[in-house]
Amino acid sequence: MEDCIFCKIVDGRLPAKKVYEDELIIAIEDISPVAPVHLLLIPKRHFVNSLDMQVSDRELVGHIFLVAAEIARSKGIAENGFRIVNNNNAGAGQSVFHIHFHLLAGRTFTWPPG
Ligand code: DGP
Repeated sequence: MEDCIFCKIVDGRLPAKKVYEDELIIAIEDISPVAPVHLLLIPKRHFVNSLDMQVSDRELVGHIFLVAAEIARSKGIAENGFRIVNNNNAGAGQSVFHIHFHLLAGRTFTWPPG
């Protein structure tokens, strides 16, 4: 999408610190990290959020979780624990309306989340 920040990062119109890429997704460092490890896993295709996905997109969602787990292993954060967060709509804290999954680690997390 023309005015979407994450579409611009995906196609190289905006810079980002990319830590992973395949044909379906990228993973980048969050610009405002809230944990020592704070990555964003972003599908290359534009979806507003999970409400924009169809049954046919379920493999993509599964792929994102498998890549998140692989990144967690490769960064040595799997054993201590990591959190995957996906905010849907403004009331849940979504500020960028291109679906993305936060991968957070490196500190203790509380529950319930803020
Ligand atoms: P959310 O609030 O769940 O929609 O998360 C959006 C995240 O995106 C937030 O943690 C900050 C991050 N972000 C926003 N703009 C940029 C950007 O231009 N580059 C990067 N790397 N991250 C961004």
